[in-house]
Amino acid sequence: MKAEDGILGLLYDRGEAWVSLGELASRCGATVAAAESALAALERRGHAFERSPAQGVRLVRPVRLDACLIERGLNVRRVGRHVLCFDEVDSTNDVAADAARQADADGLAVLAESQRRGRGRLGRQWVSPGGANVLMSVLLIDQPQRLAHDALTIAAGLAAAEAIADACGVDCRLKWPNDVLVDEAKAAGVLVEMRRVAGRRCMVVGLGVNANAAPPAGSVDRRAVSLAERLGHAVERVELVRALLRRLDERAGQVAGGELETLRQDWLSRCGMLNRRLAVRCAGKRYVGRALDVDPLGGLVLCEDSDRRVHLPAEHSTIEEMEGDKSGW
Ligand code: BT5
Repeated sequence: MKAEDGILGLLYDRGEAWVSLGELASRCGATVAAAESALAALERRGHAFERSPAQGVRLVRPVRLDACLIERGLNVRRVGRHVLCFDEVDSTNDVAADAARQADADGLAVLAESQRRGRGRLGRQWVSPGGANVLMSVLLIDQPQRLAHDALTIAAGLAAAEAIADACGVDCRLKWPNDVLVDEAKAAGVLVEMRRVAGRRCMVVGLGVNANAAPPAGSVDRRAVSLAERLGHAVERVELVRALLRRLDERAGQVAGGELETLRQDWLSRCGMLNRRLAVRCAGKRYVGRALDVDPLGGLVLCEDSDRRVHLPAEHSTIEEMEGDKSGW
């Protein structure tokens, strides 16, 4: 481990407490001058420190996302085996897909502080103030299993809701196919894309979570909320990202292992839309009826007013109206 990573880990673990330069030096087996140069290297990596001549140094919170803090003792099988953090990219989904050309990229998680062209589904935009939120994509190289698009979409939404509860204690509801809602406002969204890179089928699971800032009023046409607004204090994103990776590792493992019934049950237990009347646009057509079920392979099962049952795949569907819905859709 690099001395600067050791120092960052120590300062992170100490929270609000001050750490003397002497202690920093002795913990990383170096001199005070070496500890100072490690702090300077961390500043170049974007971290900020408070200094007190009498007490030492402490890390400014919330902390900038850093792979060394995210990966420490994460203990995942696939998702988050490697982590890359960037300042600004076009879209983390594109960076993750490009990485499929490199060896051993399966499970890579790509994070960015901001995106120039963050996207939602069906040509929509994902708007996120810089340095405040979680913008993350995970690459899953899909051989030999076939990871179904619908199943990964609901797995990722469920993992996000579970991780938000683990890390922040906020209860979220799920709205098919990809919305994570807090008090009926959108706090997170999922974008799963299939790409073929160097002859291999790759699935990219993109997750945007409004940790510390909702999009500015007027920039989105639906109700949005941040976790910090809900909690009344800032969210430490490192903990949230670690929880997201752990939960996604577990849920993506269920998709790969065919444990779809568990996934379906757990997803439905966080969703209140069964038996409600919906209007859904799917591949250019509008369907109106009652939601009967969510099938991890076949999508939303809708009983149309004519009593006909239709399966609407997540990838091409969007809910236009829902009985009793206050989320602005
Ligand atoms: C989504 O699309 O919810 C998928 C969001 C996925 C974003 C992640 S960030 C990391 C990765 N890289 C990317 O480029 N994307 C993924 P959709 O259901 O289409 O929702 C988009 C709609 O939600 C927009 O039309 C806006 O009205 C609204 N919206 C945009 N940004 C929002 C935000 N931060 N919070 C809440 N609503 C938002």
